[in-house]
Amino acid sequence: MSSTANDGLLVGLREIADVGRDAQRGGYSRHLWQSADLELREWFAERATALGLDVETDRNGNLWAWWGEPGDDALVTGSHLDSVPGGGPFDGPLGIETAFQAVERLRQRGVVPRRPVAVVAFAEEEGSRFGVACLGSQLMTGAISPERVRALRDADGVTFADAARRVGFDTAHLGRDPEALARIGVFLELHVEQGRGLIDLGAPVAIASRILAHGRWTLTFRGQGNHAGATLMSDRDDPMIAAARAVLEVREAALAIPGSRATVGRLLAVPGGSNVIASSVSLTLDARAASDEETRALVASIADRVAASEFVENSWSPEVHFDQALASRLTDAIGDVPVLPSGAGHDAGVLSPAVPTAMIFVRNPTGVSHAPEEYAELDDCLAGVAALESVVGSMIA
Ligand code: HGY
Ligand code: MN
Ligand code: MN
Repeated sequence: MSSTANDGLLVGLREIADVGRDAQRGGYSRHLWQSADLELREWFAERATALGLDVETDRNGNLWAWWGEPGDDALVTGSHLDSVPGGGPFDGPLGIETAFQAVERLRQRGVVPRRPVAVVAFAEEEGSRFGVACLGSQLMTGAISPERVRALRDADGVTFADAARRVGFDTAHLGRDPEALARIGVFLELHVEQGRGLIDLGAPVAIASRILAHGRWTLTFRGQGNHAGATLMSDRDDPMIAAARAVLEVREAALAIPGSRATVGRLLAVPGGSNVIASSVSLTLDARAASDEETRALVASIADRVAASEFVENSWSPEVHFDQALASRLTDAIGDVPVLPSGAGHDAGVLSPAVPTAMIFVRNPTGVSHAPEEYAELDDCLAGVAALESVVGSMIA
């Protein structure tokens, strides 16, 4: 059966097109150890097995599909299956389906790899359930401790350990995985572009140059819970006011540092009654800039501007500059395509200090991502498959 589909999606993306649809938000909500994630894990295993690949799940919940015996100096390509709440269909899965299709094409051509090849799906890249970005790759590299991860809680207060246990995943061996890391000779991640670089340049694919530094914080504002009707305005200690001011200050702080970005994506009032003055309000801060220093300066400026009772760092991803030598091998294989920075974080960024990594972007006509409107034309997705096939083929033949 041809491995491309009608209705505008690559066949594998069509197969999962109904998995994790979010009727309330639109788009997809696919989060670690929840039903959609389990269905996608099954899809990954079936897709890989049908291609003759051997599937394994590592100690951190990352999925690996091996072409040939697992071994050192492997050519590894892939991305993630999870999404943000109400995310698009391409962020993550496109990098996995194109990897499967590139492997399929190389096998159909009779290529016999001189090194092991694997397709990988890293767990909880978005950090949507447990609040930490790139959880699976961070665990593998040792960037985050297993103790901290086991204790992470989701919005319902369920710990990572309990959530994993409920689906039969053993967290006893969670943590740094030097064997898995040592096997990776090079990591390539194809990803839908999250921005308008390619659409404005009129090109279907690009190579990534770098990733912005970025982090996540929780700001909490405390006050006195009280009755909305019985409490005079002069008698209030309403944390919602300070929180509202903080949202505006976050924006002003980012505008003061050119190129930086700061976002309040979620605000939670406790107890959250419409006739109740909140006792506390917490908000999430996502802050990013070209360098670690600028991002730290941005966050320091925000901390100075807002009167938060608590200001807690949840996740930090340093700036990434991809391997130049590897990037030129990509241009040797796919030609002189645009080279673009990434405002979005990726598992490739987490791996880049440990192994040579590179990224290929596929044009997104809307430029929109982390929203249902995220899109990539089938022809551009196929251009991505062809680019990945050329690069992988050049590195395994
Ligand atoms: O948030 C990010 O940059 C990525 O999409 N996880
Ligand atoms: Mn994303
Ligand atoms: Mn992604």
